[in-house]
Amino acid sequence: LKHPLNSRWCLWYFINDKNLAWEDSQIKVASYGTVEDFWALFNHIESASKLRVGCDYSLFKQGIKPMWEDSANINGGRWSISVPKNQRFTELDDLWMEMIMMMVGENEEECVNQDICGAVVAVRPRNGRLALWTANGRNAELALKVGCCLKNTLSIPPNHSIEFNLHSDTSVKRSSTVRALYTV
Ligand code: M7G
Repeated sequence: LKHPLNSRWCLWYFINDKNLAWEDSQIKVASYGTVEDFWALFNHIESASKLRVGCDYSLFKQGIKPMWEDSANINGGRWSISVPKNQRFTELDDLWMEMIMMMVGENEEECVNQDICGAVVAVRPRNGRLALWTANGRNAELALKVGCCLKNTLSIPPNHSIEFNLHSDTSVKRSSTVRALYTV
């Protein structure tokens, strides 16, 4: 007998291939809806820190694509945390696991569980990046609640702030930085 999760989840792999359009680089790997299938999948795949530069894993609720354009994400945004390669890169896998356990466990307040669409871990030339994607970016109270949960879950020190950006701002950014809408 397997232990059902509250939601079904789908793992996506973003392959860094310049010959493919961005949308075609997001490959659906597998979906699962039980604790046992979650571990079977995560014990089987390469850990996030060993992904090639430019690649990502995304774990999203079944039915939501890991893209700004999905109707579940279109009014949303993301809390993101950068993990520099010359400092704490070895922590990337543990932080990713803690983040997805929080998300998939759905043990937070119901409004928080519902606001979360998915999570992304990205490996880039100088850093790794963890992101938690939420649905209602304009609801400051809700967004801040999610941000606090994430900060607690990852044991981020109080003096180290994490930032939230709307996808609608990220998607039109010109420079590498967009001003954060919220910080916790
Ligand atoms: P990234 O991988 O999120 O960040 O976006 P990075 O700058 O750290 O690599 C890189 C580029 O991928 C963006 O500038 C977009 O061209 C494209 N891209 C990323 N995302 C998340 C999306 C998306 O949701 N939809 C579309 N159409 N393009 C995206």
